Amino acid sequence: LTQDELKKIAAYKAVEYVESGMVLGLGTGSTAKHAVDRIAELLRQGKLHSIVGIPTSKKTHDQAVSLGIPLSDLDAHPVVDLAIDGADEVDPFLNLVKGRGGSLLREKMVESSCRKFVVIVDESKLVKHLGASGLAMPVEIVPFCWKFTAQRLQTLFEDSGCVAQLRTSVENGEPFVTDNRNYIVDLYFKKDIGDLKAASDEILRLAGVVEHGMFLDMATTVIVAGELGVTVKNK
Ligand code: DER
Repeated sequence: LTQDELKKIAAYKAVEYVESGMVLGLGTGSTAKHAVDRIAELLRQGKLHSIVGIPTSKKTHDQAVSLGIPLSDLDAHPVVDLAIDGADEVDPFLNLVKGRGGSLLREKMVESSCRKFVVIVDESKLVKHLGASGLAMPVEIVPFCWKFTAQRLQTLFEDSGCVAQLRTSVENGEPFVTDNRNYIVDLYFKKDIGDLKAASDEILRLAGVVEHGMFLDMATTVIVAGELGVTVKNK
């Protein structure tokens, strides 16, 4: 099975949790894309009805519009029944790294306001500790004096050998700009950052930081699709 086939299997399994009449958080990324497609298919087949989608990015908004899924927002629906989204990393306690696709702020706003948050991943996303993969730990920051903020983030985690890098768009090398007109600094760690809650609090205390990509104690269920089948981990 290819990685994308595994993502699709996890996504379809998550959509089994969707009931007619639900207000649904629609995730962002290549895994969540399959869930949004599947929801639209069930609506078309009449197997689901009266669904309202709350998109977590402009990209997902556009996908849902093209599929005819009725949409709304958090102003109209401050409580979401179920959110389905992917993740970049999942640790054994169901803590997540998200945001390598750049949508972490709207994702966290939607997913922190939902009753159930079902995460869908292929098995490659499972890690022992968050941030130990050496891959990006995204932090959304304001563009104003971004170097100042990036340097403060790097210094905060210097004991973990942290390197902070402004995310640039592949096309033109300009700073990547999020849906909220902010920048993203990616943090790369050489050593485990230890206490995640403490790290989260210290990051959020820096004026200039908007949000980070650690989704701690938020997922209620993680669906993992692997070569040997699908496993469902509940909080
Ligand atoms: O950027 C994001 O937050 C995405 O949801 C990411 O965490 C998962 O993206 P993928 O499903 O394309 O791997």
